[in-house]
Amino acid sequence: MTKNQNVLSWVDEMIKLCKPDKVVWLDGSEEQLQALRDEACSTGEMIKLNEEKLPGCYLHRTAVNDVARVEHRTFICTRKKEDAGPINNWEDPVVMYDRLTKMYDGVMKGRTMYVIPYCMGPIGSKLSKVGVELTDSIYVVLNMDIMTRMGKCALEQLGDESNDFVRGLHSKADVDEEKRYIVHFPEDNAIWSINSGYGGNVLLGKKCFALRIASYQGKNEGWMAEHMLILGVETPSGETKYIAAAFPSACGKTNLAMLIPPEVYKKQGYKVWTVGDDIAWMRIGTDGRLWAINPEAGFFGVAPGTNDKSNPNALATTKRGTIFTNVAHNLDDNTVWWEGLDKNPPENAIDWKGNPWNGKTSSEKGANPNSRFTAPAKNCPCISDKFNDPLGVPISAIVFGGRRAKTAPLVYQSRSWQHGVFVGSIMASETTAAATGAVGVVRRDPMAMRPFCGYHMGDYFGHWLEMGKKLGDKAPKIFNVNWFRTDDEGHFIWPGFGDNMRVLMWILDRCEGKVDAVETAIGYEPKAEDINIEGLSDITVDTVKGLLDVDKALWQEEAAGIEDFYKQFGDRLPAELKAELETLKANLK
Ligand code: OXD
Ligand code: MN
Repeated sequence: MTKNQNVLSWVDEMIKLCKPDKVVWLDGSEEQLQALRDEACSTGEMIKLNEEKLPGCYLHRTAVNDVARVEHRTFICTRKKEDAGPINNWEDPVVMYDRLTKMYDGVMKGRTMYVIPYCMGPIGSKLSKVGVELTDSIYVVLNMDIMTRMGKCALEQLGDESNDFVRGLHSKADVDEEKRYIVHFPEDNAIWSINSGYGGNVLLGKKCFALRIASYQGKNEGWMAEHMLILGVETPSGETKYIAAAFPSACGKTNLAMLIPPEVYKKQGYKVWTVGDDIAWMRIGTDGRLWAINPEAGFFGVAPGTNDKSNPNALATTKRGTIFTNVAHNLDDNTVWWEGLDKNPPENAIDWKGNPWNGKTSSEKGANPNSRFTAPAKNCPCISDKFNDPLGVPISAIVFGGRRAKTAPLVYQSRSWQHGVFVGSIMASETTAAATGAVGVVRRDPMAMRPFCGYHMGDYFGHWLEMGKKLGDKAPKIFNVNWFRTDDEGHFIWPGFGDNMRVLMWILDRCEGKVDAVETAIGYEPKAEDINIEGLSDITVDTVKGLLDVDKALWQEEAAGIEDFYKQFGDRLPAELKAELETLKANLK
């Protein structure tokens, strides 16, 4: 399928190591893919769902010990330890290659190796990059088909000579969690993943390449790979402005990316278009502005909580050609169910662990809290017409956000790009089920990249500052939002979902200098009456005032926490961020 010797000789080397019985190159053709779907169904790896209700859809269950990303087993192996930084796990690449080579030796005996050439980003775009993933899992092949542009087109994008492709090696091996490794060698453009079958650990184009390896490439090549959704807001006059927004895993990026405008905006003719829901690659265009593409071709979304109120567009996206992972299987009509889909759980079902399950009587969950849908972006009713545009879209605003019960206000704007980098660097959020470990604990997650930055976080902040200098007055404005403030009983105060558009509208008005702001200790805030609450029954101007309140005592604690967090970066923490912290402390006095 290719004459590229760099690809061919690496694949040969890996075949010698893994010793598969058979090697299959994926060309991206429907016949080849359908044969693999049929094979996966014949072995029980996947279950074909109701062709009438869910055409082309399948269900897969991972091993019970293998349902989320494993940050404690994820490594960045740079030659110098300090280049991986204090937040990443590190091992000497020589030691790690040696350890893993022993584990891969003969691991595919009796199995087939699938060779998946794939392109991250639109075919023909200068912003796109190619990877090749070798795997022994049909589930991985079929997910990569949805999540990337896969097959011959990717090898054509690479060309016959180029060596600029990411070498990804994956084997499920025995799915042994004690021997699970998700390892990145940024200096070799390589990713080795073993003993997992969970998406975030094994779809190597996604977190491993498009964030960890790409962030490292972006630093060296002068661009940015970020954990951000991209959406466009179209005004009644037909002009569209784009926003990129970073939130930690399972904090509502997919919902925000696909939001349905509230009536007050809909009736005026506003529309929201989705470019991406998880990852943005951004470069400075010839016009000096920041342009973004979504490197992915599908959505790997969290299923629980997705319903026709929270995200009708996502739900519609999953109605054909979708792979569901770890949701409940409704045996009555051979469909799927998850918590929060509707109020009518099936009685005759199989839960995500594969056990008989009655949703009406069982106290157990039917779907894993991190169960997923892998759905083609082209199914999405609000997919942007720029989704495949090789140039991407120009970004007007960058938005950071997290899940904070108290501290962070509904929205504030940074005073400058430099202050905005500070705002991103101090992001914190309550943890979710997307990674293994305790849920609901507040942890610092700078730019939502804590689990995904492929090099020293201090240098990453430095790279952000550099990009700001290059962008100058063309730089997007930077904001922070928090949809998750709670009242004394722990209930969310802000309605969220589609109503978040009310906050996005203030953000876009700020970008265009159409609305004033109030200067506070932490940055610019809206006047409460400038957030449009028309049509919201439970929210008054006073509620908005409360949501915008900056509690100085809480922020002083926050500043102390930031100071502590910053210490670990030592002299790789840019002086500009230290200065911003001092300004914050002074403002809070
Ligand atoms: C994801 C994640 O799957 O962030 O997008 O974990
Ligand atoms: Mn994510």
